[in-house]
Amino acid sequence: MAPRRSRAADVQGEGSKRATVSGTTGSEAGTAAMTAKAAAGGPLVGVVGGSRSDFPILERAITLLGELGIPAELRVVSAHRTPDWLFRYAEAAPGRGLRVIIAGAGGAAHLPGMLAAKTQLPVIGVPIPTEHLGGLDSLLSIVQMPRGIPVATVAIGNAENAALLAAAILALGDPALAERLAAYRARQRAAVLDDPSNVELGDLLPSG
Ligand code: RP5
Repeated sequence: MAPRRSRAADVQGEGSKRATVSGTTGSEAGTAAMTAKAAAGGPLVGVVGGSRSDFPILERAITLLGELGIPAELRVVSAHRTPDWLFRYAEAAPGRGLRVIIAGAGGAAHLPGMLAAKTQLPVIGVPIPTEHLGGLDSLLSIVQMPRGIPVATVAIGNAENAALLAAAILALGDPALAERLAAYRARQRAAVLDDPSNVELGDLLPSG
């Protein structure tokens, strides 16, 4: 009988990148290691991209989640290049304390759908813009899920909305976060009403 490969070998055998994220490395990929790290204060939102090339867009979600006081991680998990890593990430996610997954991918973007197939955590898909088809390929790949396995899909490149949707889900059980989310909306409402183009309208403007 062939000897069983180590967890690390299983993961690294796919040639997965060791993504440096939040001061940790993707080489900590072993499910057992991740489960052991499931602790208070860990990330609540897992933001994953099919490639490091997706990070410039996904980092906008990380930034907004940070502004809302939501701990999050950013990692590379490729559906096609590292399917075993994808499965392990999805399976370990609840035990690690993750409550929502945001997944961005471009082209034949199977990452969000396959994560959703492997976990009951809510998965929000971010279609990444692509060179040849502008991200329409990503959008259709992510949004056209079969009945039974939903992915909440945001607009092409709109990682901010993915962060806000994740925040809204988490706020259902976190009144303090709900207040921070309401304050965020109040600020963006004020930014419109206080725009110089509206100033002279005075009483026509709503008060809040
Ligand atoms: C997808 O292929 C990734 O999500 C990325 O958007 C796209 C291109 O990946 P790279 O060739 O830049 O690694 O899997």
